[in-house]
Amino acid sequence: MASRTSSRGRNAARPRVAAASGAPSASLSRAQKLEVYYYMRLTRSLEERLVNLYRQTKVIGGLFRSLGQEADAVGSAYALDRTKGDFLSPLIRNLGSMLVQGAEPLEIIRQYMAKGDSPTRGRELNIHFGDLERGFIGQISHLGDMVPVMAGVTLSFKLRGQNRVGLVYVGDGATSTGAFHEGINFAAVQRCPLVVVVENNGYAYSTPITKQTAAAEFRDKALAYGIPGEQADGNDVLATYDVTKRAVERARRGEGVTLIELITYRRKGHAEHDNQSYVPEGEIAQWEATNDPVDRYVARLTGEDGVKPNELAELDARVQREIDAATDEAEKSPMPEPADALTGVYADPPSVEPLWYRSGVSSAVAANERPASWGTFNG
Ligand SMILES: Cc1ncc(C[n+]2csc(CCOP(=O)(O)OP(=O)(O)O)c2C)c(N)n1
Ligand SMILES: [Mg+2]
Repeated sequence: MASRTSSRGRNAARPRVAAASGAPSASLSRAQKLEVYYYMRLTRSLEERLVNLYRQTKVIGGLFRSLGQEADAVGSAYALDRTKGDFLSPLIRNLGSMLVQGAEPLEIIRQYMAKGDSPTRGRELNIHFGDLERGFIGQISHLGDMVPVMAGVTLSFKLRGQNRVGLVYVGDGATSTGAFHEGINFAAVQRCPLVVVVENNGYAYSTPITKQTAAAEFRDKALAYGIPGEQADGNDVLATYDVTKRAVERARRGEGVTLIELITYRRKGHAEHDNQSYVPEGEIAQWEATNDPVDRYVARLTGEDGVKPNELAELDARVQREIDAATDEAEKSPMPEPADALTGVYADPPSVEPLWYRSGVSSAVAANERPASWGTFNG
């Protein structure tokens, strides 16, 4: 660990944290292990398709990749139990977790293309949408803010006596926000059934982790909140599954919050427009060549688990077919109607004239914006 603060960032110096023997993943069936592979491949291939669409200017807004982080999103989400109503809050780099929870490639493509029949009818972009029935909440961009939101969601599980668990993802950068601190502290005190996954991918936009926290390791932050802190190799999908599964079980037993640090690496820029000029030379290539989560899982499946390469090739072909069909369908979808922008955004359109000061009234009170009985300005 001597080179922990090297110019290459701390991730590159980290040893891999192997899955413990007797780990929960040991009881995954062969079919489940292949399903995990399917979701990782689907995540990667779907994002590759989105890049093609982006370059054809068919994606409206930015495109955010999780290249190199597919294991962290898929492995952690796979540890939840959808049949029990477990719930997660994804970030832009957690497409894989939404797919595990049942999001469809068609709605993801429509959403990125801002189509009129996309989940948000073109009023939002990328994966900022939720579905309470499938167990993923609509995220907002503000870093850290989903931690207090998920503290509230999981407190409601507890107060209602439901046996459900919540999982919230935060980036390394998001751990430096006030919202993260307040949310995790509140959840810890209330012993909410919550798993907080810190995705340490080396960067927050262009800021390497060494420049935004003095903490040696993100898992150490758990100490201050009086909760267990664990760390796992986020590029090993089964290790990610194991560490999350243990935390989920702890939460379900009523033992409260766990903070998990997953070590991974963001191989693309913050978004597709980012040329990564701030990344030290060779760093990305090294992670790609030696620590690709899909390659590592393929090696594991075809080695230890005895899966034949052609079985994986069949799954790859299935993924390709599904993405092709979803793309064709999404291309046919209409763009939104202009009036769609006015409905369902906040509440009903406001009844107060927005430019009230142009209609001859002298104050907000006179415009009924605040009841005259409140008094205030004019005594
Ligand atoms: C409170 C807040 N500050 C700044 C931003 C702008 N911003 C969006 S993403 C991002 C970097 C996020 O880094 P990290 O939390 O490590 O997540 P990653 O993108 O690496 O997955 C920043 C600074 C924001 N959305 N919210
Ligand atoms: Mg980050």
